[in-house]
Amino acid sequence: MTKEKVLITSALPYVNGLPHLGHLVGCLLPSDIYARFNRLMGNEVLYIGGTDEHGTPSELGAKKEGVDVYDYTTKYHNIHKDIYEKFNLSFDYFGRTSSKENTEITQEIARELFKNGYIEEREVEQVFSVDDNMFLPDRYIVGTCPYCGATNARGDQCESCTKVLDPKDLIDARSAVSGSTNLEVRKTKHLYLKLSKLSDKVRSWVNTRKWNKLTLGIANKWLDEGLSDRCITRDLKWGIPVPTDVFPDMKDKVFYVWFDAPIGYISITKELLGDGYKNWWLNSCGADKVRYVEFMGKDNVPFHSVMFPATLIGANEDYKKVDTLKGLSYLNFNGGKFSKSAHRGIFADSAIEEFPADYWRYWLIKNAPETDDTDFSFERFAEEINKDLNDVLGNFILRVLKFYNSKFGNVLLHNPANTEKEQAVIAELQERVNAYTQYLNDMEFRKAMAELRAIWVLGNTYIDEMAPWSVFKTDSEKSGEILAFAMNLMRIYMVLAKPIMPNVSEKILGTLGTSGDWIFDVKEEMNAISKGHKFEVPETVFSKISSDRVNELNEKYNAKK
Ligand code: B3M
Ligand code: ZN
Repeated sequence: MTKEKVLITSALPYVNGLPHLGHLVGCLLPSDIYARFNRLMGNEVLYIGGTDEHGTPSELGAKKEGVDVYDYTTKYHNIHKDIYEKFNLSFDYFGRTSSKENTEITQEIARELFKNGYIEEREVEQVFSVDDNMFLPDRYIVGTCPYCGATNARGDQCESCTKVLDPKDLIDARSAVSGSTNLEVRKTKHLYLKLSKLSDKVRSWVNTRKWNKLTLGIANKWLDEGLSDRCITRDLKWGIPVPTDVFPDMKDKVFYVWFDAPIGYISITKELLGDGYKNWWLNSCGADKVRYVEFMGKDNVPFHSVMFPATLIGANEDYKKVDTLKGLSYLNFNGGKFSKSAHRGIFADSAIEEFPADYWRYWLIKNAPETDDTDFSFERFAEEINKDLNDVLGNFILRVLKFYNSKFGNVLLHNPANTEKEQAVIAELQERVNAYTQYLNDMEFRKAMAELRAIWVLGNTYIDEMAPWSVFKTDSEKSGEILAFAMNLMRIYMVLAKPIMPNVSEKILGTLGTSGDWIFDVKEEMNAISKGHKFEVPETVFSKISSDRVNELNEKYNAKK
């Protein structure tokens, strides 16, 4: 197989919100599984993640905590990083958009866009707070919502009734910075990205993409509605300063967070590789040979399928643009939304305290919201962990190893059985392994997981039918051979589970005294464990989740409210 270069990015979570299970399954976990899978295929993978740090929420969050905004984002960046390490996300680098590299590249892209005629300065009217001596971005103006009467609606949107607002609509508008009502409308200048002028180029490029229906649908809908020019600057301190060498009137303005965030993918690569980033991002430096796959929640698809490519196309045709886009839907919590403020739902930091990473990884990817939103409940979680991991997989491993060890010791005296029965199992396994590999390759995670489970069931059915514990009474040799065959199945299962449950795989492959990169030819792999091979018996593989525990968890995480 020819080795590919695969660039994988996972949407950069906003630094100030803590991730919940929905974020994990919406892009972080699928991207990690895909990165691990590609490494196992022998591909050269660069897997990039990081935190999206600029914008109003960080500035306001820091104000609330009474700390410097850089220290504030550093604190939350580290919290994100720590959680993702616990979930075993195998980023080659987890960076941040507040880096000096991101400032450099974002400013450079803005200069290129300006030079090519795609950025224009426009005079606009904007609310100015006399007491704060600053122009207020929409989100910095708060007041009473004219629709529902909520008293803390923001200038861009009312969170209570979700209506999109214009700051002028607010009743009793005041500054979110100081609370001052001494507000005036004044003239100021902002930069606009001329998406209307870029539209045809973006459309021709989109037409060359082999995206799935969902992604193409979203991109074409945007293009058909006509792209409007977009304001890409804000009156904030916390952001990437607009370069005054080309925009001398733009002192005190920074770029809008959505302008610099995706550029973060490039700058984070540069943080890791220095000038080597060009090999992944500039076509003339070899990036034309790279396959670039982006993972994100569905609400991010418009930005990644149209806006970010438009930015890159307008700046310099040499930039690498996305080949495949995997957008996922939402995960709900007991039919409702996860909410930090309402203390509803389990967030990633608590999740990892309750159960090992692999339990979550298994459940979440098996139930990935690939087509529709899916629902998490502790009942479903417990049921599938108990059934699939304990009853099917864990039980198979323990039954086989314990029985062999008790009758023959922990050094194999037998080679795996090889009758018609085993050959039939191998044939079925081969088909399923092919399908599983193909589904992972196509990022069809639910289908992949259904195959993996079927692969495990195959072993359980084999051992139930062959009943080595009964055979042992009359033919101990035959019983040993059946068990040796089962141990080889076990090894294959653990290799196949590597991208999904890296800890369990490593542990069981360790106790089996074996390893493996990937399974292509099942028959060839069926003699990896044979006469003379030494193994250990693990104490446990998985633990069951009791219904009492489910009740406790429902209580603790407000599942029923
Ligand atoms: N931070 C949005 C989000 O977390 C955003 C993604 C940026 S990707 C460059 O949904
Ligand atoms: Zn409202």
